[in-house]
Amino acid sequence: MMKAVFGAMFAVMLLHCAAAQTVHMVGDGVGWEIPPNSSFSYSNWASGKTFMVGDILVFNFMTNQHDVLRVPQASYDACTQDNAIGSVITTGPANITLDSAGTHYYICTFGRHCEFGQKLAVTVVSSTPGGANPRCPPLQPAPLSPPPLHPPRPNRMPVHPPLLRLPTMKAPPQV
Ligand SMILES: [Cu+2]
Repeated sequence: MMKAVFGAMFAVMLLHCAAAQTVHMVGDGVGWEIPPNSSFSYSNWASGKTFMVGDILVFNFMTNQHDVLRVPQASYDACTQDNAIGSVITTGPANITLDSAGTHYYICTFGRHCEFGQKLAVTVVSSTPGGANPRCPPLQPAPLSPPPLHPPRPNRMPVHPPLLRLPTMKAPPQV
């Protein structure tokens, strides 16, 4: 019962503004891998993109070949698992919802993958104060009736003014 109510509420929230949530495919076609060449880097991938609270990162990788671990900046810089935030995600592809503003750091913990460049830092911004989401267009009221198929004819002055109906003379009262 309650489950159904919450489900319905969630559906309504999604319908309200589906554009609020952007799904980012980490690395696009490369996915979550050791960078295949020197021209690719995850920092290049992330630059120029806007990550907002509520957006989703999709780390596309083969289970048992890579993983994802969120770490603090020091561990990202040094490619260590020290002070990891949460637990390692071992099953790919992995969806991670960006749940807070700030810079989020992710590494792969396999071998020396992180040292080889399999590491990602994204700066997440909150939606604008007041709750308005710039990605959400303001809701437009639905038109009450469909527009007319034919444009209305332009108003024209009548060629002949309507004949004035003169009041009929009443016969004078008979004396
Ligand atoms: Cu890896």
